[in-house]
Amino acid sequence: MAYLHDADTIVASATPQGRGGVGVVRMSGPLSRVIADRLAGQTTLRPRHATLCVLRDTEGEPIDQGLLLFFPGPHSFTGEDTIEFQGHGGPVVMDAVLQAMIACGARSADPGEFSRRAFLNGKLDLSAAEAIADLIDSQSSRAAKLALRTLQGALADAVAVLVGALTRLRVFLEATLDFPDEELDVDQNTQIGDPLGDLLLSLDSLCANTEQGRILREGFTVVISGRPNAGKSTLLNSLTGKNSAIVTDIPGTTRDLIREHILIDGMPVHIIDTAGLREHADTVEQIGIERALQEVAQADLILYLVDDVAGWTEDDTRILARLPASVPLVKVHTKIDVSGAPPGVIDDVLYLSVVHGAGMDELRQLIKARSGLQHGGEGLFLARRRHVEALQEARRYLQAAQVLCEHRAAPELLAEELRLAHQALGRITGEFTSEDLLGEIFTSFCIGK
Ligand SMILES: Nc1nc2c(ncn2[C@@H]2O[C@H](COP(=O)(O)OP(=O)(O)OP(=O)(O)O)[C@@H](O)[C@H]2O)c(=O)[nH]1
Ligand SMILES: [Mg+2]
Repeated sequence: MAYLHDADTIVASATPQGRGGVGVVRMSGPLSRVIADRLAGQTTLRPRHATLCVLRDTEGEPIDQGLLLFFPGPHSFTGEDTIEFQGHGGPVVMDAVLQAMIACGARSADPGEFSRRAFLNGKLDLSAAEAIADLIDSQSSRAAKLALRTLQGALADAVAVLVGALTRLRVFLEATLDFPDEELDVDQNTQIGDPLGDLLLSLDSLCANTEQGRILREGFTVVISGRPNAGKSTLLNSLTGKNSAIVTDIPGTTRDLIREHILIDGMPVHIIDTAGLREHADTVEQIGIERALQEVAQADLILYLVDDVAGWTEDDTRILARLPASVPLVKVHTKIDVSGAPPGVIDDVLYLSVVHGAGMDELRQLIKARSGLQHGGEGLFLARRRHVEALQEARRYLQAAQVLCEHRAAPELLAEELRLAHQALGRITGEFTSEDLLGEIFTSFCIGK
């Protein structure tokens, strides 16, 4: 990738605002070295050595004393000449250092601009750059550990293996385009069909791991749905151990979405209580129902609640038909303390009572099992929704290629599907990418990273 010789020199504080023992200011770009020399009044900065110095502003007034470090490009985080100044971590001092650097020709860095330059200069792939942000944002030691695995290439390496196999297949296919059709026919199954099948298997397993990584990063989203009065809000309150939602015996109590966050054996789960679904509702409730339906479409799992005393009704059948078929759904019958049904799973229906607590452990286990998350965490890493989507897209192209192969379609058509699959995979690491995507990713970073 191109080395950005003509880029601006950017500067930002790398340590957070506020008071601290040490404050780090980082500068990257072609003028870094010159600016540091000018402020420190010396030209003896040795690459990757700490030099004690006094920084002065453009008038020659001392600002701070500290260590200067010079990392010449391309062997720096950004790939460009980079200067780090480790001074005293006070907001006034740090600001004075920044202003002096800006007065000498640097400009304030945008959020994530250091990482963006690192990516553009080929120092980091996109998944690793994202993992840096995830590592910084980690809320638990487990998330931090998994983010570090992604940073160290757990996802990028797996994608590289797939891309390697795909490239071999593409090269073979492109070569066969020159041969007469009969010759290709003889080989198509073993030479293309078999490796394609292997590739799909590997892709499936990476897809599953990446989906787990996404759940570990974003949490598993469970939406509680069902008719009014089924006991949805009661279940939410029980799972979270708080009285987040109002519970009454009046149908139509809940209108707004109520979101809570819980951990099931360390797995982050978002639980969302929604308005009960029914045909004839007043204006406010109707809005609540629309919100509920929107939320259901985004969920990883729907818990469809039924009051076991009333049992399954025709309304339930009608509502179920309106819910998105693409989201997995589990039927949960509640209030068995009144109906007298035994707790547990019978014919794919979970029976429970929030009042007695019977069946609640089974529910937690069921949510965990449905998330697909396994114990141990070997081979796990943190991932994002866009990674999963790219893998799924690649899978669709490879499946299309497989169908074409089975029907002995023209190799040109096959080659095109493989090219598109390659492109989808390349978006994960940033081999193929758009300005929009880069903007979206890097602007969510903190300044100075
Ligand atoms: N006996 C018994 N009553 C329950 C149970 N779960 C909920 N209830 C009662 O059922 C009624 C309705 O409960 P909610 O949790 O408000 O029901 P909902 O599905 O949120 O209702 P809407 O918000 O109106 O859609 C309340 O009176 C609850 O106390 C249960 O497991 N056993
Ligand atoms: Mg409710």
